[in-house]
Amino acid sequence: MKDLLRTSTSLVEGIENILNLQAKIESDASNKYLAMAAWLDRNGYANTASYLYKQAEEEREHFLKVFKYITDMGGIAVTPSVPEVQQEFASFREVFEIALQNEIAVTQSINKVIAKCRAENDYATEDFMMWYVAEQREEEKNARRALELFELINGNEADGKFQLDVQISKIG
Ligand code: OFO
Repeated sequence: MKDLLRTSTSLVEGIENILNLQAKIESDASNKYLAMAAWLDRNGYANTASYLYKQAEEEREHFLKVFKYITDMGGIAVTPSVPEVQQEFASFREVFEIALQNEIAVTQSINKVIAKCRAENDYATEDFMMWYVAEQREEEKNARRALELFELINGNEADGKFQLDVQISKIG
């Protein structure tokens, strides 16, 4: 009976589950960037806030792209629950330290999806996921560049903070 049900989709159950997990991770990433953007906004970093509001929208698109793929392949896309995310940050710099950690974690979860695709011989999903590999390479690079700017510009001085706000918003 279970085998018969799977005829409605070319996704094996393990792939469907890991894609739903990835969809949730992308959705969470969007909310995390949204909270970071709001913190930056209320602390006067208006340019960087805009940059992260845009990043939150991009992550939402990444979520929708996986979500729709599951449906397009005849699977069951599960609307993810929305967990609490960090709302307060110790400093301007900490926002980007956490952003880089989050991006690395997303890259690792994408690698797990691809490893699963290879184990299951699901080349269609592997091909689909390659877009995310390229996207993560770019996003990790951008998050690292933001932290480099903190090294290059003295963010403890008022002018340094102002410069950082302007320069980080131009990354990418
Ligand atoms: Fe979804 O691109 Fe980064 O996390």
